[in-house]
Amino acid sequence: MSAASRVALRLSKQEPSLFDRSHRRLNLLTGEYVLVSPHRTQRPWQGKVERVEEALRPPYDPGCYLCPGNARAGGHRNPPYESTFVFDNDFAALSPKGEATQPSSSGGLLQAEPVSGLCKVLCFSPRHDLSLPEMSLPELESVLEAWTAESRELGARPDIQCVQVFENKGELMGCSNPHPHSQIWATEHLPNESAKELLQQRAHFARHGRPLLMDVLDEELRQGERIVVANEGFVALVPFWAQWPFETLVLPRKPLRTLLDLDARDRHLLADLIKRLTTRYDNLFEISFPYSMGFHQAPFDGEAHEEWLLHMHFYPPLLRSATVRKYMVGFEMLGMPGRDITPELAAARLREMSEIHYKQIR
Ligand code: H2U
Ligand code: ZN
Repeated sequence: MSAASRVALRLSKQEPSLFDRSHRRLNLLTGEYVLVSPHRTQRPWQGKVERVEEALRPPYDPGCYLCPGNARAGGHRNPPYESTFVFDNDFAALSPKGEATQPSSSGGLLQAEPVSGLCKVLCFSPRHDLSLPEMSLPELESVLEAWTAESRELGARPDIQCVQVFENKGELMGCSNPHPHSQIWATEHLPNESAKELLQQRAHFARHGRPLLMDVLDEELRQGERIVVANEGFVALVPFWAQWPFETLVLPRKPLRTLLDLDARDRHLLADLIKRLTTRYDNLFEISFPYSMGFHQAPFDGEAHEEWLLHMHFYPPLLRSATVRKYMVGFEMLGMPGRDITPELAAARLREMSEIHYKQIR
């Protein structure tokens, strides 16, 4: 039995009291602990949550930098695109190898090294008003195809090791433009989160001969209480060690390592899962639910990476309502991240939600 299973078993069945008092849980992907203080907010959703009026967005906004045919902030003009649309970020945080002036490490106490990479923006569709849960399955499959094509092209470059696909959604997450879009940052080095996950997954594979996240998925399916939504290809769950109140982890049921491993059927199933999960998110507080989400793919370094399982993280900041967000401050900045509502309660709450989007009912 894996370490994760032992901890989980101890926590769930034999010692239910541990769930009622403060305890720490190990994030098996990062090797870091999260503090759970269930007694602080036993029931965080007392009664119906007040509705926040959202601005109705038009399908096309002449003032939007990302709508088809419009001029972008950098001066380029978007083509009259009809499906997904990818472009080089006009204000890229990284520059390709050779283009930047490369500072060299001082070799002393304070270290710096050059980082090269590429940044792209990917609009989900021409529609200014349609976020992921409101798109059709074929449209979502096109988005998955576009993320895959970018991963293939960027990952093939000798100067790229990591292709980070992500979406920042909502003003709360600092998203600068409401037109539904994602970003792709491809980097020469593994960024911190992927580097931690690589170490953890490698160590587990070396000890058990199985991908860490396949063992986690088996254990989560066995216990069941943190599962949110599943189909025959993918499972979305609130991880045992979730840090954000309604954080979820999306795992494939088979050993996929990068988006390049998905076939058409897998893309269909993942599109279905993303639609159902994000619809539940939107229905939770009846708003377009803000989050940062992204894929963690195996490094694109030419190695097999049998230890790695492709997965998605959804990190939403909201806690109790459309307006009450969680802040990672104080002890969480100086000590360790923490949460009040337990992952089990969060999963139960998301499980209760309808898979019909609230805008279709209103
Ligand atoms: P958010 O996903 O956080 O909203 O960021 C949008 C990105 O789009 C941001 O990195 C880029 C910004 O640099 N962008 C352009 O490249 N061109 C534009 O005309 C507007 C925004
Ligand atoms: Zn990850």
